[in-house]
Amino acid sequence: MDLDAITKHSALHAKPPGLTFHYGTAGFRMKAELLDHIMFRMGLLAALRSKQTNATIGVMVTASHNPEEDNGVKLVDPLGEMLAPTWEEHATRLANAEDGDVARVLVDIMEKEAVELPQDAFVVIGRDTRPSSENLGQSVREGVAALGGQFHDYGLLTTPQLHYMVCCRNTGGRYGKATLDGYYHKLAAAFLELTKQASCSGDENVSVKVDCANGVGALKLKEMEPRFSPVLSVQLINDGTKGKLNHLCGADFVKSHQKPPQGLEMKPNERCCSFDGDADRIVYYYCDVNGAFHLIDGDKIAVLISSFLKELLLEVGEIFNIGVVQTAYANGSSTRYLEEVMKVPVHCTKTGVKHLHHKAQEFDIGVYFEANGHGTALFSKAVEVKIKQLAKLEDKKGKAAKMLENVIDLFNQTAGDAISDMLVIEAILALKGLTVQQWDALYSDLPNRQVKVKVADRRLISTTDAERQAVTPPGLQAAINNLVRKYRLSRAFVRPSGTEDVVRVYAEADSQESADSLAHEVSLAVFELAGGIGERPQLGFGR
Ligand code: NG1
Ligand code: ZN
Repeated sequence: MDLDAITKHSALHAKPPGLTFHYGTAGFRMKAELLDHIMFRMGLLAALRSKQTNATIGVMVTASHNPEEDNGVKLVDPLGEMLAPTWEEHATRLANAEDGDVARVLVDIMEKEAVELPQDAFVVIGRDTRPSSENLGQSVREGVAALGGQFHDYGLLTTPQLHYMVCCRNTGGRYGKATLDGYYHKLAAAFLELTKQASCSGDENVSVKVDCANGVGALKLKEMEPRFSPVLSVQLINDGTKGKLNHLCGADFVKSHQKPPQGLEMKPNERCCSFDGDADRIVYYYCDVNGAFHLIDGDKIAVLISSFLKELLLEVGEIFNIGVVQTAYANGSSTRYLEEVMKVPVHCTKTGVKHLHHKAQEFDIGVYFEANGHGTALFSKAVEVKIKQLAKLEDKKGKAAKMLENVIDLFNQTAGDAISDMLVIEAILALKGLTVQQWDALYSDLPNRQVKVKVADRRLISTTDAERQAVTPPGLQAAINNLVRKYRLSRAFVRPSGTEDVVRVYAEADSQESADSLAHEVSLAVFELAGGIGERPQLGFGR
């Protein structure tokens, strides 16, 4: 390696002074103007990871649901999965190295990870619609090329589409073709096949309004629409032609404000959904005849999907273990419903899909969803093989197996995918003849509230038990316990965000007032015991 050349090239992508960077829950994320050096260096790192694994690695340029001015980057590992934890540490080290030290840090990573420099490297790149994404993508390409790597830049892609491309390229085409056409074809074919089984009664022209957060999801859904439009018509709202990305719209806005996005007119009982800025999250909702807003979040999506899968398995007559994976943010009612009514085992992991994904892989069939709508279902190889075999039978069993085969194809098993999840949900609703109200009525969410607290150093807070208990600072968990005891059906926890410089507080209780008040009291405890800065939290603020 020409260390001098790397050092010179790094100087063209200089690190802004006085800042530290951290590869967090979803990679690096911050104001776009601070990211150039990180992009170049992630190009370098992706090339190394590719050389080490002898596989294609992905680099996605996006800040998901964050404001348009932000941007971010994450690396995608060979099977379309999130980057391995030791490489996250390398990413953090490389991002924080002084310009003159970049080459030295690279050599160090290569030694630690036994990377052979002469090995080929291939990196695929995707980006969202942020104005800053194009130039940042260029810096990634320079980084890859600086280590002699090859790349293919797909340009605009949703995050799950990039995961899909990486997986296709590393599995010899068995997962699908590594093109947009391949992606659309795989999903649409499975969707059309699956919905053929729906009894034609009821709603002839199924339609859904889709708020695309003014993001890349709008472009891709529009491209794909003709392939499924005979069965499902989608009306795109916030399609990026006027509004600003994620501004007053998108899955994150709808989930956290518990209200419809701007620009969406809802008729009573009309089915609507929202994607986030890079289309890896989806939430559903509707307005009832009294004008009340009903949110159907990731938890209820997981319930719909897992109950459908359980029923299909019963018909197929195979005993596979199926599990649902959630985080501490899952509504208590959903966990209770899954465990007590559906008798499905539920596991709780730390926030961040990589944790959920990992846990879900332990099951024959693992369904995972964050409450915010990020999730998918994973099927083990053994399940896929068995189902393919059974699908050849000409009887009832075979028919159910055939449907399951389509469901397996319809899920993007590399990552949560708003487009894929939407098609799965629409297919299930059609097959079961369920309305959005009936789906919503499976159980009632406990009223809940999420707020943010600003502290000097959020890393003062450490947690255990899948983030449900605070270990430090001393006294905080005892204070939370005392507050929780004051309310009925209550629960609360705090954790430092991995994507924003805040501490997140979550509370649920038997009424919205109680949930709000508990969240407020817990934020005061955080403010006092964990070094709050700025104004003291006030009831109704910090949402
Ligand atoms: P942080 O900022 O670590 O809470 C947020 C979401 C995660 C995940 C990541 C990545 C919540 C409470 N947290 O993480 O679930 O989606 O962003 O996008 O929704
Ligand atoms: Zn996202």
